[in-house]
Amino acid sequence: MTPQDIILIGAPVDSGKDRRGCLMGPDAYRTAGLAEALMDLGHRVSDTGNLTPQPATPDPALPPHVYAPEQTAGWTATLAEAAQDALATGLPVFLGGDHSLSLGSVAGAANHAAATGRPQFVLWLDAHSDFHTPQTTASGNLHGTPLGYVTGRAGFHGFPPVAHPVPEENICILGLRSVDAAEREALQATQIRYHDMRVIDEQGISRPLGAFLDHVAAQGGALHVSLDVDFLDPSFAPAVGTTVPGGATIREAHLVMEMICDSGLMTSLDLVELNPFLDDRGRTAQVMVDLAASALGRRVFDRPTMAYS
Ligand code: Z70
Ligand code: MN
Ligand code: MN
Ligand code: MN
Repeated sequence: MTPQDIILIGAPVDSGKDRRGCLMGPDAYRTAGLAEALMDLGHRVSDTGNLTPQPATPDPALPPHVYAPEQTAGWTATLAEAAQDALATGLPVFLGGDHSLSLGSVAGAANHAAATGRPQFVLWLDAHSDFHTPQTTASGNLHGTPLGYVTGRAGFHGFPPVAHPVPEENICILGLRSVDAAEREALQATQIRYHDMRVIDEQGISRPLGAFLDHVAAQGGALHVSLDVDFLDPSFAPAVGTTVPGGATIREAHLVMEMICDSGLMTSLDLVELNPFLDDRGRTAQVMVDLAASALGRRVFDRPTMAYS
C-alpha cells in the first residue's frame, strides 16, 4: 500500500472496568515492536507517547454503580481532541487501554470527518456489542458503552456532548457472542449491522465484512476500525479480562485486516482491551501487532483489488 503517516497514540485508559492492567497496553505494543513492524512496511511512524486524561468532575445524575465515570469522561475529552488533531496529519493508531477509550477516539474521528465533509463509518470487532448507556449497564463498566455514546444515546451525564453522532447505518459489528439483554433489545431497534459468530460460521467472515466495505466505499466514507482483543479466541489471545470462548481464529482475523487494507478505507484504528498482566510471554501483544501490520499492508502475496459483494 502507499506509505502512510502513522501516529501511535498511547492511551493507557484503565477506568472502563474494575480489573486493572490495560494501562500497560501501550508499552506492551511498543515492546512487541509495533512501530518497527509498520516502518518495515514503508510507513512513516511517529509515537506521541502516552496521553493523560483531563480533569473532570463526577455528575450526580449518573447511577451510583457506574465505575470511575469522571476518569473516563476526562479521557474522552482528551482522546477526542487527540483523534481530531492526529487525523489532520495522518492515520492515528490508539494503543489501549480498555475499550472506554473509544468514546473519545471515535467521537474525535467523527468530528474530523464532519469537518472534511465525509461520512464517518465504524467497524467494531468484538465479542461484545458495547452498546450500553450508563443507565442500562448492569456491571457499571463503561468499556461496555462506547457504541452507545458515539451513536448519541442519552444518559452520558458529565461526558462531553457528542457533536457528530455516528449514524447507526454506518456501523458494523463483527464477532458477537456476548450481548446483554438490554443491549440486544436496543440494538435490534437500530440500523446497526451486527453479525454474531453464528453468521460468521455459516457464511464466512468475508461476506458480511465485504458487503460493509463496499457500502463504505460507495458512500466515500472514512472508516474507523476498533479491534477488541476479545474478538479473537482466547486460546491464542489470552491477555484479556473478559475471555469469551468461540472467538475469531487467527486466520479469520488476518483476513479481516487484509480486506480492510485492500479497501484503502481505514482512516483510524483502536487496539483495545490488551491486559499485559494476563498475557502469556507477550503472545497476545504480538498477535495484535501482527494484525495491525496486516491492516497496514503486510502480505504474503499481493492480490488484485476487487469488490466483495
Ligand atoms: C458487558 C458489560 C465488555 C468489553 C466486556 C461486557 C462489556 N456487556 N466490553 N469487554 N470490551 O459489562 O456491559
Ligand atoms: Mn469491547
Ligand atoms: Mn469485548
Ligand atoms: Mn473485554
